[in-house]
Amino acid sequence: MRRAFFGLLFVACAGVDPSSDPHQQATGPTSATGTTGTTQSTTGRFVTTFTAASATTQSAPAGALVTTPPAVVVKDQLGAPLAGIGVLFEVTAGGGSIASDVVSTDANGTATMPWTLGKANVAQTVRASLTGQSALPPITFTASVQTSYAITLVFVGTVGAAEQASLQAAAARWSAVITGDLPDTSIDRQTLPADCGHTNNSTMLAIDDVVIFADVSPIDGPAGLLATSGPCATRQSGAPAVGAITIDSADLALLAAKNLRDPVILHEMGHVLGVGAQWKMKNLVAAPSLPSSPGADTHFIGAQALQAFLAVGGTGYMGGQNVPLENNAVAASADTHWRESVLKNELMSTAIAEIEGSYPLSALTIASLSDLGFYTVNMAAADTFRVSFGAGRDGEAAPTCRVRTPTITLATAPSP
Ligand SMILES: [Ca+2]
Ligand SMILES: [Ca+2]
Ligand SMILES: [Ca+2]
Ligand SMILES: [Zn+2]
Repeated sequence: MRRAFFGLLFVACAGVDPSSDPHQQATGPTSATGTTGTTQSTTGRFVTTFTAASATTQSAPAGALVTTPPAVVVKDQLGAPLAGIGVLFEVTAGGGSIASDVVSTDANGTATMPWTLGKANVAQTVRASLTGQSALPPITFTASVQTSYAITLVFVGTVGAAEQASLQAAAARWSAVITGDLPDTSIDRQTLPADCGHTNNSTMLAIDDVVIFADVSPIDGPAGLLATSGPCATRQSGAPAVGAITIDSADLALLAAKNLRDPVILHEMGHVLGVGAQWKMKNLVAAPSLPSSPGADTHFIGAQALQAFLAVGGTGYMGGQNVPLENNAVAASADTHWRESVLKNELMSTAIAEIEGSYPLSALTIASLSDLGFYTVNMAAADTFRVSFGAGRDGEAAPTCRVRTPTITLATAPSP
């Protein structure tokens, strides 16, 4: 209805002959205060200036409303505000959303648009323009995503452009989810495992928050495992400092053909940051199925994840204890993923399969990161997700990955 209303308004505005006057004629209130203080007719008033009425740069958490919604003001040739002018707002970068696309200027000549940022740490922009006013340039509003958590990617060997792009997109997503800084540290690269940044010459690897070595190497041939991932070295707190993601070189074509490259790489990076990998170290796994208890009621006992599970529909779960973890006793996946038969297409469930179609990074996973105790997280960055207990989409695929366990704990955390 709102769009229809503004559309009619625009038609009325467009009734002015554009060949005789390039400006849009106001259809606003019948009076306005001019520079002389006397009341003027709207006849002969034209849109003359179109300017920002709010800050054009700001920052906000990913997935959250900006504190200063983009606002513009439209004035006539005498500098008086013009009401009833249609302003078109569009999200032009960053994947955010706005409340509607066209708003009409109010009695102050202003139009304001609430703006929710996208869910990755990438440039965010909204453009405001006057409908039918090509002579007046649009106004661009920019916002940066608030985060102090830096993910440093190091590509090892040959990593293709498509895989690099997926890794960078995953880093932008996770650094919008985890937002708090961790103490800077460093490690002698000679002490790292061979597949996680080791070099023969002793050089110190500087670590802001986390360094991830990514490579494409053979794992187990086509299908089967698609990747391995996890932290290699952690801080004393358990917070990952160095990690690795290996993508199976035999599965690059499969990942591309089934549109699984982005979700699988996002999933693997979640393990590097501690999902699954650091749960047992933090005593968050009850009734583990490893080493040899398949079918045990393995579950996650973090308080925040439990709350999140109930909030996304887990109150209807009757299959056992909340929050169910993978209990297949398969070393690659058990005790380190949400149980596939219950959480289905959630990003950090055991299997990522094409039939699932979408792979939401839900509030459950973000809350579980907070339960680790060493992260500050942004719940607004969660994708929409509901647990469904109907048939289908569960347990249809073999485990996607094998989670590696960290082998090194940094002795100290040197001050920055
Ligand atoms: Ca840091
Ligand atoms: Ca494979
Ligand atoms: Ca799944
Ligand atoms: Zn996994």
